[in-house]
Formats: sequence, structure tokens, C-alpha cells
Amino acid sequence: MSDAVNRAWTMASRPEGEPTAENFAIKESTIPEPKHGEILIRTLYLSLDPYMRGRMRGGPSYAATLEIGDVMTGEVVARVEKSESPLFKVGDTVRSSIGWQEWAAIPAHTAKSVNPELGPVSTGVGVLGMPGMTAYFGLLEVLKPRAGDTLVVSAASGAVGAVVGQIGKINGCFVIGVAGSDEKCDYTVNELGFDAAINYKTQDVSAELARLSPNGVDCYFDNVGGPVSDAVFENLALKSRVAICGQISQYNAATPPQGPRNMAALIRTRTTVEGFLVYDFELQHEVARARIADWIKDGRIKYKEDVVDGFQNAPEAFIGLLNGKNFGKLLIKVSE
Ligand code: NAP
Ligand code: FER
Repeated sequence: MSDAVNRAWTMASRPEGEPTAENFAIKESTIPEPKHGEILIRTLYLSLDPYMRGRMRGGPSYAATLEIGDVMTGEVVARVEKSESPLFKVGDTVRSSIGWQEWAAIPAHTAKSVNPELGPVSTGVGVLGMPGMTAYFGLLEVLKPRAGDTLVVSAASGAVGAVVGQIGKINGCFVIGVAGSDEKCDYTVNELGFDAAINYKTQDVSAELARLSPNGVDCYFDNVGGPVSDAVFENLALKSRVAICGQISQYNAATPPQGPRNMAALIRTRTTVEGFLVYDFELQHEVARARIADWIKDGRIKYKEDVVDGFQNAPEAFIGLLNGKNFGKLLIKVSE
């Protein structure tokens, strides 16, 4: 890689169904010079997240969607290489939504500082970043679990799910994870301390939930939708709560999503279903970040990162994320 060239991944075409390599194209440009009030940053880690599939689709969203030729949306952890601002000095680590890009000159006030004392800087877009915040607020502010509640979380070994289950344990819940392989299930139970896990690819999720929690599921943190959610809906407890965090099983659907199919199940149980966005709680993120950092130091929260080396590998890794190939928070390591 030449240091004189900045590379960015753009959306070359809109995917129909599962994205393919042809939907992405590299665009090269010269590395910019920061103007007054700007900083030049170099990406260390690019965060790959499921929401990016939605940006490629177009249609209504809380955020602008991508047009053909636009740089792929994304947040990076980056190092300040040049500074024309008193806000940051060379060598500082920041977070910024510059997209899938190696370098950028940005207004310094738009960068968020990453505190290296809280943990490895990669965690700034992982357990201490957007996914960690999502887990914290979706669980504690949307589901509001009580000690003794049964909490089910789907995509349980992933960036969000792993944190949900562990905060559930800290709050005295009986935690059941649902994940797509035995290895991921074993990890949630043996490493993260979940009470049980169900492999939705090989087990009957509804029957397993009925066996593990005969009094029903009080809280369901839904990351996936589709058949896994159908199975959970069959097992809800009276006055249960469902937080709709994500519906990843539907993101590659070529046709509009079908279902949820068994809404009638919610009548008898008087269930509340609530969607949320991590940004709804933005003003409280710093408090959550500090608490999660403390729990990591105390050994009460563990995290796993799936680090793919090389900027050129971003599209392939992203396609894998939508298929369950990642095991832990997916990151691209872009530079040292
Ligand atoms: P992740 O769990 O680290 O990775 C995605 C995982 O989804 C895959 O590893 C795979 O795990 C699972 N998956 C893929 N296809 C599936 C399918 N058809 N059925 C069931 N599971 C499937 O990703 P994450 O970053 O933590 O995100 C998890 C969810 O949270 C996503 O739906 C995302 O959109 C959502 N989210 C929402 C917000 C918000 O503000 N509302 C913020 C962040 C994330 P398995 O191998 O276990 O299938
Ligand atoms: C996500 C899935 C969906 C996410 C945001 C959305 C921040 C928002 C969707 C919309 O605006 O329609 O993982 O993460």
C-alpha cells in the first residue's frame, strides 16, 4: 500500500438479496491536507455492522441512504496524523464516521475521542462503542429486566448479544442465548456465563425454550427476527417485553419482510413490543461507557473481536457478517 494514496470502498451497485463483491468498488484519491480547524486521521480499525446493509437498500430511514458511487457508511477508530486544531494533537486516537476509508481530513469538533486507558482502542467501536451502547440501553431502558426474569437474546455471541446476556446476568436474570453454531453456544455459556444456549440451526428453539423456561420468557432482546422470533413468541410469559433491536435474518431479503407471523400470541400474554435505536440514548452514552469499562476491569464483562486484516477484505467480511461467519465484533484492521 502506498502511503500517498487514500483508498475508499464505494457502493458500485445496489445489492439484490445477498451482497456480492460486484456491489463494491475501490476509489482512490490523494490524501487530503487538513485545513484550519481540521485534523487528518488515518484509520486503524474499520467497524463493520449489520445496519450498513440497510444503507445500501435505500428507502425510509432515520439516516440518509447511500447513492451509487458513495463511500460506504461506517465508523472508524483512527489516529490523528496532522492537526490544525487545538482540540486534538498528533498521536491522539479518535472515532469518526468517515466511512470505509483509510484517510480523511475532518473538522476536529466532529471527532470523538477514544480513551486508550479504558481498553484497547478497537473497543471504541465495539464493546465500548455503538454495539455496547445498544446492548446497555436496549436491555436496561427498553426491556427493564427484574432479577429472576428469563431473558432470551438472539445473535447471542455477537457484538450486541454477548453484552446483553452478560448485563442480564449482572442484573440477576436467567439468560438464554440463541446462536448459529455449537461453538458460539458453548462460548456464551462457558465463557460469558449465560445459563443456557440454543443452536437455532440444529435444535427446535420453541421446544428448548419451553423446556428451559417452563414459566415463559419475560424479556426478549431480538437481534434477528424471522423463525427464531417466531419460536420465542410461542413461549412468552404474561406481561413480557420484547425489544426490537435488529432483524438481521431479513436484511438480505429481496422481497419486503414477511411477518412477524404470530402476533396473536401477544394478546393472551399482554406483551409489549418496542423498537429502539442506540442513538435515542446518546446523551447517556458516556455513563454507560464508563460502567461497561468498569465491568470489563472487574472481569464481569468479556468481549471477543473478530479482526480481519486488510482494508481490501472489507466487502468479503461484510458479506460474511450477514451470514454468521463472524464470531464476535467484526473489525477490519486497516493500519498499525
Ligand atoms: P453480530 O451479532 O456481531 O453479527 C451478526 C450475527 O447475526 C451473525 O454473526 C449471525 O450469528 C447472526 N445472523 C445472521 N443471519 C442470521 C439469520 N438469518 N438468522 C439468525 N441470525 C442470523 O452483529 P451486531 O453488530 O451485534 O448486531 C446484532 C443486531 O443488532 C443486528 O440485527 C443489528 O442490526 C442490530 N443493531 C441494532 C442497533 C439499534 O440501534 N437498534 C444498533 C446496533 C445493532 P449466528 O451465527 O448466531 O446466526
Ligand atoms: C441497525 C439496524 C437498523 C441500526 C440501525 C437501524 C444503528 C436503523 C434502521 C432504520 O433507520 O430504518 O443495526 O444500527
